[in-house]
Amino acid sequence: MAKLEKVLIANRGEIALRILRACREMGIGTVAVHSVADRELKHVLLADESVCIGPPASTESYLNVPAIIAAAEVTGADGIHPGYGFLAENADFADQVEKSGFVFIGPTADTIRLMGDKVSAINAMKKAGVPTVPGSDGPLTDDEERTLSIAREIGFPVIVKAAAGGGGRGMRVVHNRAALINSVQVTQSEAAAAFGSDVVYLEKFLQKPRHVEIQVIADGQGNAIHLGDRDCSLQRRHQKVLEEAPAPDIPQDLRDQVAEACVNACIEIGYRGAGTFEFLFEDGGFYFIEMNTRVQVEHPVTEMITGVDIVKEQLRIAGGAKLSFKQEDIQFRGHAFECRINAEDPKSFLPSPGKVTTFHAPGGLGVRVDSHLYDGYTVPPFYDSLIAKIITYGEDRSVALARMTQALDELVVEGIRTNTALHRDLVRDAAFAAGGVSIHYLESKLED
Ligand code: MV4
Repeated sequence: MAKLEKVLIANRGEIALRILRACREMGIGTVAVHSVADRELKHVLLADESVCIGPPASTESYLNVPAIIAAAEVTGADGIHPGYGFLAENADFADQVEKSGFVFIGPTADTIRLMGDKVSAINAMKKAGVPTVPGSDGPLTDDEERTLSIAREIGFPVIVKAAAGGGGRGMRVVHNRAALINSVQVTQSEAAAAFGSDVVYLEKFLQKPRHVEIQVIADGQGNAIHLGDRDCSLQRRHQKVLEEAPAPDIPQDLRDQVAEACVNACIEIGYRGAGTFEFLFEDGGFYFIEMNTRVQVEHPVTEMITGVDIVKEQLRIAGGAKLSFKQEDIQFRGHAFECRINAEDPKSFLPSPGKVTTFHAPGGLGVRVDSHLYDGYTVPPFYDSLIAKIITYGEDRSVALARMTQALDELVVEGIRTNTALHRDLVRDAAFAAGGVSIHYLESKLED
């Protein structure tokens, strides 16, 4: 396959605009697909062509596989970029895209399937030498004595997780032996109902970890590199709020060692495209939990400290090119933060859609804004509430943080409610400024 000539962007909002910009830089034509509610989206207005694929509900538009493939057919697109969310990690979609003769901009359907099953993902990583959480080494069976003895060996507390879950769905913490069997059964029934699979596994429950992830990129032709790590510990209800790169306060030799293990794993499984290894980091140890096979919301912080355009690299690789970098070419420089600005009520966190009467983006040296907002745009009520990502870079963490503080003070979004005040408060928080808070920090801060 030669270079892609026309890409269909199977997404919306800021990431659709991000993909459109990368295509434009590369001279690739763009097809926007959108729902009835999204005719006014910035990337739809900017795209070479656009196709309305269905009613506002995602299930009938951005998740409507036949409509998306038909749009690729009628516009003569050769590749489909799924962005994040929606169909990005749907192996059946990747399969259908390829079977219809288009390039799926991402890993193979088999890789997506491997990583979608958390048990097989963990087994593959373990085999490749990536450190994992002590656990059941595969699915639990209906042998209750076996389950009890596995938990005894791991030591309480343990966590029961659905193999088809991930991202915080389908899991349950168990503090003692008495509660174990019932918790396993409840998690199994919930998993069967939610995911159509009752397969569950057990892990040691880490009580105060950080969420540290490693960005990789591979060409599926034997080459893979890493682009370092990010700390995404600041989250509320499994929604990341503020991310940074690199993760603060991790010894360089440990960082390198784990990143190299991820690169080796990519080569071993024949990984293709951009990917993220998610780890829990606790007491100086890394423990793999899941792999994401898509571009992530927080990819810009990695771009800022490496200078690598991750979306362009995805497009190049999907067009059949080899990686344009060797590991030695990647220089890690400085520090970056990303604040996710959501259209939501600052107290209830409920979505707050509506018309944006005024949007003033911050600017200046080391400030990047990834947003589809413009004056007069109406945020529809049907989708994720992310409306802007404010990203700042600095030669060190304190410069990047000072720039974020200023950028947030400059940001104006009028007409709808946003979480800007929370970010303004967070960047002034002493524990956050010190670096390295756990995944529970934000929720406990919000409690008092
Ligand atoms: C864990 C854990 C503690 N111990 N696994 C939640 C999302 C999913 N990706 C995995 N998750 C967790 N797995 C073990 N063995 C704690 C969490 C967790 C979490 C992880 C990352 C970021 C935020 C989180 C919030 C609550 C729980």
